[in-house]
Amino acid sequence: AADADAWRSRRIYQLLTDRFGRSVTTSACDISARAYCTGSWLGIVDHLDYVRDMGFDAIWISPIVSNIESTTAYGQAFHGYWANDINQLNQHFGSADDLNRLVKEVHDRKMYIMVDVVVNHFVANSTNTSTTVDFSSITTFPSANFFHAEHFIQSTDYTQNQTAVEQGWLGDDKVALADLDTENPDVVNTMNAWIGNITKTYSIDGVRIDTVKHVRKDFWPAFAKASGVYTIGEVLDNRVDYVADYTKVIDGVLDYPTYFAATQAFGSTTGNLSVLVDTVTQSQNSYQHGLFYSGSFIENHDQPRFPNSTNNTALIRNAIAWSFTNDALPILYYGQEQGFSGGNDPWNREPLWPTGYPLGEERPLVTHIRSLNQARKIAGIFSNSSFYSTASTFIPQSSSGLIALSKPPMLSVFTNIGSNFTGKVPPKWTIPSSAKLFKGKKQVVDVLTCAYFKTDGSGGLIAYADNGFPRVFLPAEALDVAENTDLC
Ligand code: ABC
Ligand code: CA
Repeated sequence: AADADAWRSRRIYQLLTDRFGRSVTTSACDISARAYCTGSWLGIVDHLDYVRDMGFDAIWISPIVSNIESTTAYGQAFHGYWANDINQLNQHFGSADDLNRLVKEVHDRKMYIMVDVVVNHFVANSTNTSTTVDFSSITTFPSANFFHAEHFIQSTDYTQNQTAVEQGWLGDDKVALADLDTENPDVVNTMNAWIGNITKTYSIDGVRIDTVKHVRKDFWPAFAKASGVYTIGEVLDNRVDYVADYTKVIDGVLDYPTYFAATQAFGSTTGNLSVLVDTVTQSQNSYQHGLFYSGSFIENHDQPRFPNSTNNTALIRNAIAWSFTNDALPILYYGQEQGFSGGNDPWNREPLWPTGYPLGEERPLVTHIRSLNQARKIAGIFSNSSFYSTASTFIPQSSSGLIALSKPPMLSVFTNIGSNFTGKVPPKWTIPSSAKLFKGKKQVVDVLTCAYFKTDGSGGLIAYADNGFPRVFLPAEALDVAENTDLC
């Protein structure tokens, strides 16, 4: 089984099982209908090489357990978060044989598989409105006794009433998410036994835990231990100190504070880069393991896609590059590589198959992402893995709109001046020799453009911003020692 240290060098591709790949051709996927579109575990198998060939060595798939079958005011449970029976698989995604086949194919490629799991709530299969939740139809826990009293979480609760956040209900009177009584020892035992069983039965390497802030903190250590694998939790909040507490009870978090800061910073040419610098620095200092076991992302299935708010290709490339070059595990949400631009749920859950899964030069973001994956891998090999445990530091820049991040042996530089920069002289990043990143005169390569640069006699470097694009530098000698990549 894979623990946090085994995962820290990984690069994760997040996909929605229903939308990533289908093994049989059915009708078109109507995104607005919020219905099952027949993606499946065997469909993932068919396109696993597509993921691997971009340089990823792990996938995160949707929850695998049986959900409600009804069609609600918010459509069907194609996302997998409306569990009804955790002891059955979601048959829309395939059989136990199919899931075993997927895991085998993943492992044959030396990749890891992470499964999304939900503890916080279940959903009733039949009548499910605020006044008439039919608890008897919740197969795993068929009585109101297993749930907190019905009361929906109010938006003001999120900053004012943590007990309500933990014991109130998510959802609304159209689809009520019955909140599991995770204070009840029988419930706790059932969930801990279940997670240990599911990871063992299917040889799962890691779990992404849903709605972590909605369950009391001291529930999590035993659950994480029972899983036997790496745990990364969703704590949807932009406050670093609030999120930091959860890094003490599970291995890491999906790093939402930095998500908010990074999408804001690179979201426009007036974005605030110092908020990003401050957020990252605070997280490095206050998360239990710094950012090392946490996850870095700029898109997921709950947020509008990054290109939904800007079509500036330079900003998009900076945002993606950011998520691959810091201390946290990079997580790419399927469709980013093809430039998808859907808005809020459900529009950010497009089917991938209409693209035909192209990986060639005609898809510039695919090339960008592959280079970033390879650069991270090479940095790890060249540094004998110290790259994965060396905390990044920002190198202050005098011109505005620029930041530089040192994470030896990698240097990444970003800008939000955008691709339509019209000033006379493009701004330049300056890396002083005092940053001690490079020793003496060295050749360094920007792996995103394959342009070679030379550091000065004392290891300093100056690079102009070309077209507003980011640059990711590695020592040229790093590319020589790393076998089996075709980077530059
Ligand atoms: C359905 C419809 C939606 C409809 C909704 C009411 O019902 O599709 O159109 O608006 C699943 C499905 C969803 C479905 C929901 C509810 O279930 O995927 O399609 O929405 O039925 C996780 C998963 C998510 C999943 C669930 C439920 C949980 O990733 O896919 O949704 O299993 C909260 C939870 C968070 C959850 C998220 C969707 O809702 O905490 O775990 N995600 C504030 C709160 C957050 C809250 C967020 C959105 O609003 O603090 O706790 O997330 O409601 C920042 C602040 C944040 C603030 C944000 C908006 O701004 O710091 O605190 O978040 O600056
Ligand atoms: Ca709860």
